[in-house]
Amino acid sequence: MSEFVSGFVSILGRPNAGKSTLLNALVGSKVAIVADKPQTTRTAIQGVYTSEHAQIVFVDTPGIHRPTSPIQKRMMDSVRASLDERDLLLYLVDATNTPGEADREAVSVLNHTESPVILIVNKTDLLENREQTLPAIEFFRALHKFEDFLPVSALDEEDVTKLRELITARLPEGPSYFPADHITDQPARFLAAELVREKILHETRQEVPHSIAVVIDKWEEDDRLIRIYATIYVERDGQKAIVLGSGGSMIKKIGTAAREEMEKIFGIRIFLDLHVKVQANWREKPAFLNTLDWRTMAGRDD
Ligand SMILES: Nc1nc2c(ncn2[C@@H]2O[C@H](COP(=O)(O)OP(=O)(O)O)[C@@H](O)[C@H]2O)c(=O)[nH]1
Ligand SMILES: [Mg+2]
Repeated sequence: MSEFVSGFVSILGRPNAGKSTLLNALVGSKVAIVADKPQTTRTAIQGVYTSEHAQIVFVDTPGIHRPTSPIQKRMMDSVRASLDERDLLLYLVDATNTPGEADREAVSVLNHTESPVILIVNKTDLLENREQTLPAIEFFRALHKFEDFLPVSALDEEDVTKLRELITARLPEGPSYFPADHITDQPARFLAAELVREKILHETRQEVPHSIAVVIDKWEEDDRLIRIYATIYVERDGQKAIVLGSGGSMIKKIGTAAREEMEKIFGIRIFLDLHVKVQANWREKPAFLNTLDWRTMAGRDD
């Protein structure tokens, strides 16, 4: 009989490599939001996979980038924190990108860790064949001593299963850190705020995405219904107009999409009330960032 194995695994890589998508796939449930925009993930998000034989605690991280603002510095702090004391790291790259200088720079974060790293070349479904990943694999293996490498598509269940097996095979014997039904460390209200932010990212263009913060103001829960009141912060009047849409059509679309997904994930009826407020340059203001609190975000129960 095989022993129960467990461990902590961080998912790292440049923005847009597909880290959050892969986390959701590995965990088998949506815990992190996904968008085709860089810097969608702002905090380290934990997702737990438990089987009869293993428990893997994954940590998804913001993309590795050169920080130029206070919010980006916080994001990179959480990347660095996720390097410490891991049983394994997954370094994810986008198979459709030709690696270059920015990759060389990003992969150097691995110099700061002793943990074993597996190179994952993601999005192979967008290639004609997997051999096309070979130049990238060669490029990255010249820069770091990876334990192993694997081309995958995060959208392919077989690939995800194979990756889970590869990870499990490298984990030490260990306890179950969390109950089997524990999937994430994110409070439901954080995920709710993130889902609203995801819908805005999907619906809006260019100038809006990075200017959005969503705060849950009030959360009322009974057996049949959760009432969620949230404020969407933007930086400028023009952005407010975009998020509202003509006659409120955009905010209605965002609200409906977010509510429907929350109902699926939480398994209960949701009432969602959204407001939009302008808070100039919130990304530059440490005090405002503290009230958002990137790690626990909606922990304010007052
Ligand atoms: N075709 C394809 N798209 C993917 C795959 N993984 C992620 N994506 C897309 O890539 C974009 C960025 O994904 P996301 O998980 O947010 O990347 P992150 O910034 O690394 O967390 C999204 O539009 C995803 O739908 C994949 O394996 N195949
Ligand atoms: Mg992400």
